[in-house]
Amino acid sequence: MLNEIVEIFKKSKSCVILTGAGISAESGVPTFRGKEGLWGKFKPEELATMDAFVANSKIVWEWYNWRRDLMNKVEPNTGHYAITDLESLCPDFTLVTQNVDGLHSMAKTKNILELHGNIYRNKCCDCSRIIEDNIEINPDNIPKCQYCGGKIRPDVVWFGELLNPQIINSAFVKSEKADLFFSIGTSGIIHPAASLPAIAKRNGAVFIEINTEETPLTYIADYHIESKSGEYLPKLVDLLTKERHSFKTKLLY
Ligand code: BJW
Ligand code: ZN
Repeated sequence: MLNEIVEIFKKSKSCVILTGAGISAESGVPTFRGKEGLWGKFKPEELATMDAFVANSKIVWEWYNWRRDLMNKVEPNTGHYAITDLESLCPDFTLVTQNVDGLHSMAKTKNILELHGNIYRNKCCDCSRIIEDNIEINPDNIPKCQYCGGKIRPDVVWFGELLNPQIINSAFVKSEKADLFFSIGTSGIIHPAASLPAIAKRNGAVFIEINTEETPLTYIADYHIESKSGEYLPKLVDLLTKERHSFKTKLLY
């Protein structure tokens, strides 16, 4: 099957990769839901909401501080780096990530759409102004916005909140135009991200899923590769780079 995927990638002129927490699992970042999943005893549906923040902002900030500390200590893995290599081999490439850990940027992928924000940024929970300073948050004394007095929160997208319209629109447009779409390490249950593979497929893209288990997206996948992304993606890149000459030709035209 690997050789078939190589041939499909070689023909692709417009590729979109959607990633989820699974791509960072091999870096040591826990997933939300998979078998090995869950951030300790916390469920995202209970903490990643504005209701939770209003009801108990201290616990929510303790959760985010704990995750920031953990994410600060990890590095991109072979899966992140392989995606950067794939970007260099495709004329029109977009990485759409649901992850907030910044590991794709650290691995130097260039064209990234961060659907759910970035855990290291802060914003005001009332006026939504981004707080540029990289401040430490004390959960017992959460800083207030200097413009409106609202509490500072992480700049991530919680349940029931709208995604940044420019970012999600770009993701829709790129998915519609893609001739090849990968979904990697996501449970495929959180919308609107989970609707992107079907949009791509409806518009003619080949849809490839890479996951350690089946997901609700598997039944529409042209190829379901049951593997760790950090193991499979470097093999794909290895084969592709061996044939780099034909890519150079393709990239020229
Ligand atoms: C490996 C691996 C390895 C492990 N290699 N694989 C349409 C229908 C129904 C509901 C809705 C709908 N549209 C909107 C909604 C409501 C809601 C929603 O989707 N609810 C679902 C429960 C159904 N969506 C929203 O509220 C969104 N907002 C919105 O749409 O606004 C408009 C609107 C509102 C209300 C109603 C209707 C419209 C916002 C969603 C925001 C999600 N936010 C979070 C938290 C972000 C901040 C933070 O990190 O704290 O985003 S929740 C969490 O889930 C996080 C993730 O990005 C997201 C997805 O998780 P992901 O990445 O898939 O991780 P896991 O753990 O679930 O899966 C990991 C996978 O990896 C597993 O499959 C493993 O097998 C695999 N794996 N190791 C490869 N080594
Ligand atoms: Zn404010």
